[in-house]
Amino acid sequence: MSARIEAVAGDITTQEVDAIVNAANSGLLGGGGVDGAIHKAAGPALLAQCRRLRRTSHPDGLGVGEAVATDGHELPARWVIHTVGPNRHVGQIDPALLAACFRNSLAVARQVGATSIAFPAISAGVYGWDVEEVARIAVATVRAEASDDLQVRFVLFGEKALSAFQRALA
Ligand code: AR6
Repeated sequence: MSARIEAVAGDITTQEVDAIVNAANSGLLGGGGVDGAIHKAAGPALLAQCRRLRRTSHPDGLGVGEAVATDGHELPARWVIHTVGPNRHVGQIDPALLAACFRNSLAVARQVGATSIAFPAISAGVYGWDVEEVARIAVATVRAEASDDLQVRFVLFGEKALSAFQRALA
């Protein structure tokens, strides 16, 4: 059986899945958008764990396209997988960078043993990518890379993002 993939409207912080993916920045210490919402819902222990990552395994933060897991703390999800999307505003326009976010997040999910994962529309907010392009890259990458039996849910804010992902899945 191959991966089951769906797109829903909603708030990623309330999803009852093994892992949710955070559209973080390289500093790994929180921000606005979905990153801010995840830190708020997970509670201060998430920031404390991210600070520990910065002191130990990730002194220079996380590169664009890379991914790393933390616990979910107060979230329903057991893990948060942090990835850094490409930022169009600083010339990061290569689709391979965005595909790497999805591919590396799936690899981390596999490493921790997650059987279900929820993604937001990485880079479609502050980082300025067109949500239609994000949806095409996300769906193509997940179709190519997700392990059999992994449940993948795209959780979208707003009608425009939801319909872009529904079209990409159709
Ligand atoms: N659930 C699901 N989707 C959400 C939620 C939520 N709770 N909140 C926002 N979105 P963005 P980026 C959608 O800006 O473009 C942060 O400051 C939002 O509508 O969160 O990758 C980081 O720290 C949009 O469609 O992420 C970085 O500095 C999508 O999530 C920077 O923003 C992504 O928007 C990353 O920018």
